[in-house]
Amino acid sequence: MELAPGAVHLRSYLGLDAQRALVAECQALMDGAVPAYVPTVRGGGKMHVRMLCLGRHWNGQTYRYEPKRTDFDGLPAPPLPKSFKDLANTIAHRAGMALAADLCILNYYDADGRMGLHQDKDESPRSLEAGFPVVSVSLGDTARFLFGGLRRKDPITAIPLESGDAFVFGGPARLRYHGVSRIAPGTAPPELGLHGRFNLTFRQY
Ligand SMILES: O=C(O)CCC(=O)C(=O)O
Repeated sequence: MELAPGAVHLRSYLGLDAQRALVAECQALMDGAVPAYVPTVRGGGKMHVRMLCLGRHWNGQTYRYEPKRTDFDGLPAPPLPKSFKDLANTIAHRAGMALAADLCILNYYDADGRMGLHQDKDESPRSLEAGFPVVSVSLGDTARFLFGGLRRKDPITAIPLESGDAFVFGGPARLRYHGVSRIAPGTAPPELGLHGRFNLTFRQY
């Protein structure tokens, strides 16, 4: 379903088996040798998610990408698995857009998880100008996803993102404001055995 030019919601894109496999991969990555952490952002506040960047690290102090986590522990960002890349590029294609994903921000939201309204604008000028999309995949509890316009004060639509949904925003929608006001605890499919929510956003730097 196209919500606005360049913004496409692919509901139930992933079936339960695919979701289960992806949840297991996300859990292993989050608790792996380079574990997820709660970033402290520029103003000194802590984010309300646990984050792990794959392929390139997004630094919450400088709002730039870098190979190593210089804002946290200096460890290198783990590589983006090929299966993740393929998934993202295929989803973009299904939404009618081209993407060669080279990084993913993997976030875990617990019952209190949320993310303020923001633009994804830290990728390269070339990528942003080309309008290469952000591809988002949701797993677990349903999120109340906020999708606005190109200005912070533009009207906002609240969209429930359920487990298995994909959401793509590129082209004229690439710089739209978005965020997550809350998640709905206990709404994950029981088969996943997941409390909370994973969200993966794939991008092309
Ligand atoms: O969790 C979501 O659905 C959105 C995540 C997001 O806005 C981001 O990673 O920039």
